[in-house]
Amino acid sequence: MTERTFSIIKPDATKRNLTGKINAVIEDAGLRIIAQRRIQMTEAQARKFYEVHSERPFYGELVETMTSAPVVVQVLEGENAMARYREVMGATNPEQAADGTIRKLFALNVGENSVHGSDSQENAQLEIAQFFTDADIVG
Ligand code: 3AN
Repeated sequence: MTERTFSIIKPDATKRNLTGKINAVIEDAGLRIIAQRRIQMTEAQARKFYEVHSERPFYGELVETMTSAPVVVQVLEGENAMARYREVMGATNPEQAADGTIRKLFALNVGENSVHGSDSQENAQLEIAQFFTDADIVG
């Protein structure tokens, strides 16, 4: 089924000029980038985005990392886009990520792991709505 998911190219990747290389992996995997914008995330946006992790010990570090430089927020579309993108991203910890995945290729460590992708259809819709309106998305 054709579906949509939400992606972020994180500060560690934008700082190293990897936006194009990561987009190439995304597109080669058959996912279409149907909306994309480079933004400086505010602390409030990052706190809200990672609210589910607010009790975790790394929450503060996560918010700090996500606001440390611009990010690229994206909507991806394709067959089973949510699961497909999780596969393409690779494991959260790059040391455990499979060959050819974005995190294996580019991530520095578990905190600076280059990309975010939604982990459910419900979260994908909520996350897309946090950063895009319908008019921004041209499928
Ligand atoms: P994923 O991004 O693979 O869905 P989550 O949802 O478990 O992984 O974690 C959200 C984000 O929190 C990760 N992308 C990572 O940047 C950060 N994170 C997760 N675990 C740690 C950790 N142990 N130390 C620092 N940051 C972490």
